Amino acid sequence: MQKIASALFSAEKNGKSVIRFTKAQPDFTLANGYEVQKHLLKKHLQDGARLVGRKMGMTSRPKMQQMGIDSPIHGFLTDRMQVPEGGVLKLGNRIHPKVEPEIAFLLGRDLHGDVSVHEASLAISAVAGALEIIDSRYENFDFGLPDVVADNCSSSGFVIGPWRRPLDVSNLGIVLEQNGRPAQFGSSAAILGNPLRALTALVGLLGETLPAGTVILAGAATAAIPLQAGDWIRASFEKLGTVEVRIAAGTV
Ligand code: OOG
Ligand code: MG
Repeated sequence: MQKIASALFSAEKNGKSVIRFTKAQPDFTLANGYEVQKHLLKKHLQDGARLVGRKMGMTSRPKMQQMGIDSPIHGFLTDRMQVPEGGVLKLGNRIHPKVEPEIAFLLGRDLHGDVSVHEASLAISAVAGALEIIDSRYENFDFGLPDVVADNCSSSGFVIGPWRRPLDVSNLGIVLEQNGRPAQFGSSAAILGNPLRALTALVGLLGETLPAGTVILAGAATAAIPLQAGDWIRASFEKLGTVEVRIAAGTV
């Protein structure tokens, strides 16, 4: 598992894709995938990154259909992945980046165990519209469930819009624009019927305490769109406002 984590870590650093592991090792399981992801997180921390949050993936029908995977998964977010709202994302060594609109939560207190949607809502100190930048380290974005989990669920970057006091985010309209043109339309209701369910699912799947201060991305509400240097990306969220990022070539 260490070797697979190292291969994925180098693929990300060098921008060179790898072939999905389930191809040569059909017995590579989902549990193996999470084991690799743990090693990968350790590598990022040893490299000086800080763990700041968690993300859920495959929590909406549009994403499940786009990627051909239909069970929710989770990954980690580090401080190095964050791009300030209205800032510039340098593509660096990314392989085939995409962007997708998400809902973000900020935890005001620790959460663990079997929590209800109501309990989760009480534990949240803020909500925001967000953008997630994904970039699979696998050739042609081609992976099975264990592969994508090992690859930290394609996590590559994120942008958080202005934090708002908690409000009902169960059915908010979302428009994702690329260079001023609407590219995807959706609703936060696409995320498991209510993005708070992504949070309760995360707590259940993680099997450890989610500490206060954690940022959580609930998963994309629409399909992701490919990114190019020069793009100007904006997502508008009903009641939450807009989140923008400019995409540039080059490294940080
Ligand atoms: C996997 C990541 C899924 C989401 O929001 O559903 C994800 C992928 O699509 O490559 O981040
Ligand atoms: Mg996502």
